[in-house]
Parts: sequence; structure tokens; C-alpha cells
Amino acid sequence: MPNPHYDFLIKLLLIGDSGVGKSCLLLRFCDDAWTPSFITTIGIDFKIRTIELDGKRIKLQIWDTAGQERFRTITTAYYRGAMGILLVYDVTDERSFQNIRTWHSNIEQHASEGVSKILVGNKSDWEEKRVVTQEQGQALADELGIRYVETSAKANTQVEDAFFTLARDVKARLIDTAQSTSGAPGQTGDAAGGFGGSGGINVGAQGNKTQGSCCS
Ligand SMILES: Nc1nc2c(ncn2[C@@H]2O[C@H](COP(=O)(O)OP(=O)(O)O)[C@@H](O)[C@H]2O)c(=O)[nH]1
Ligand SMILES: [Mg+2]
Repeated sequence: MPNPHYDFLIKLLLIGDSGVGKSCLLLRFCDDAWTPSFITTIGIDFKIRTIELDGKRIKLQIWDTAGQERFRTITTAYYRGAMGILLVYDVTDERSFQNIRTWHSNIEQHASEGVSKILVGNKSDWEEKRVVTQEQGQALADELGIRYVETSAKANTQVEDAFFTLARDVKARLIDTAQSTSGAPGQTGDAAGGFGGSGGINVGAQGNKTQGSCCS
């Protein structure tokens, strides 16, 4: 199958301190798997999962860091073309929560303007070790003006929610952009760096049975 069908191609990133569970979240969401230990040493580039949202097929390409977050050496190249970012901290690790602000300003500096974001408090299954409350998480999200969700990659709680919520935000934004620049397809090329300038939207690539096209 040389040409998998999708309506949208969306690039997402996982960002946050080392050890918060980014790789585990990715593994859970894409493979529905859980591995307690060895994953930290593996340098995953990205994983793919295609989901359906409101009757549209959305191909998610989700990038994970390969440990460079330990040294704060996330470069502009990693952020390039990102349409949505999961800002992850660990609810049992106060420091990872404090560092969200730093990661957020990193994003402001390096990612494209208007990139969608969601705050994710992971390891919610570990109640006895929790040091960051839901209220604190929500307050920070409010301050940053983004959505908030608590997850457990281990117990598989709200993981789908986190990725779907972010994907839905991105999709809405892509449609808005496409509408405001309709007739000028080149305009969206930038938002999809790394996808060969396809604009992230693949409308009409399949004989377009889908109605209500914004790009006709
Ligand atoms: N209890 C619990 N542990 C988790 C969860 N997610 C990840 N971990 C553990 O946290 C450690 C770091 O996870 P990892 O995905 O490698 O973090 P990364 O450095 O952010 O990629 C591992 O030992 C995981 O087993 C979770 O939801 N609950
Ligand atoms: Mg990792």
C-alpha cells in the first residue's frame, strides 16, 4: 500500500523532563504497550498512529526525544514543523512540574507561532507518591492558557484523551487556516515542514468523497 489514505497529517511532539514518562506515553498510545524499564535507553524517533476524528482520518506522527532533554539540548530542528506539543510532567516529581515553565518558554522561542499545546500530568496512578495536586496542574494550565489532563501510561488512564484533545485542536486550526487562505495552497506549506510541504492537509487525494471541503 504505497499511498495510505488520510485527510490530515499532523506532527506532534512530546516535551518535558527526563523520566516523566514521555516514551511510555508514546508506547501506550501507539502500541497499547507498557514497559517499565528499558525504554529510557532507547532512542525512538517517532511513531505513527492513524485515528479518526469527526469522520476524518488523521495520521499522527508523534516525535519523542532520545534523552537529549536531560541536557536541555532540544534544538530548533526538533520543533520544526510541529503542530501540537504535549508538555509532560510527573505528578510525583515537583521539579518536573516547576520546569514546565522553562519548557514552555523554550517552545515559545523555537516552535512555530500558534502551535497547539496541552499540559499533561503523568503517573496519576501513583497516588501515594503524588506531590503535585490536580488543582496545581489546572492552575498552571490556566496561567499558560492551555488545556490540562492527568494521565497514567502505566494504568492506561486518559492517555487517549490527551492525544485526541490535542489532535482535535490542531485539526480545527488547520481547517481555519485552510479556510482563511483558500485558493492559496502554498500558504500552509510552512506549518508542515518535514512533510514535503504537503501542508498537512491531504484533501482530495482520494477522489474526495468527503463533503464540505474547505479547499475546493
Ligand atoms: N507509576 C508510573 N510510572 C510510570 C508511568 N509512566 C512512566 N513511568 C515510569 O517512569 C520512568 C520513566 O519513563 P520514560 O517513559 O522512560 O520517561 P521519559 O524519560 O520521559 O521518556 C520509567 O521507569 C517508567 O516505568 C506511569 O504512568 N505511572
Ligand atoms: Mg524517553
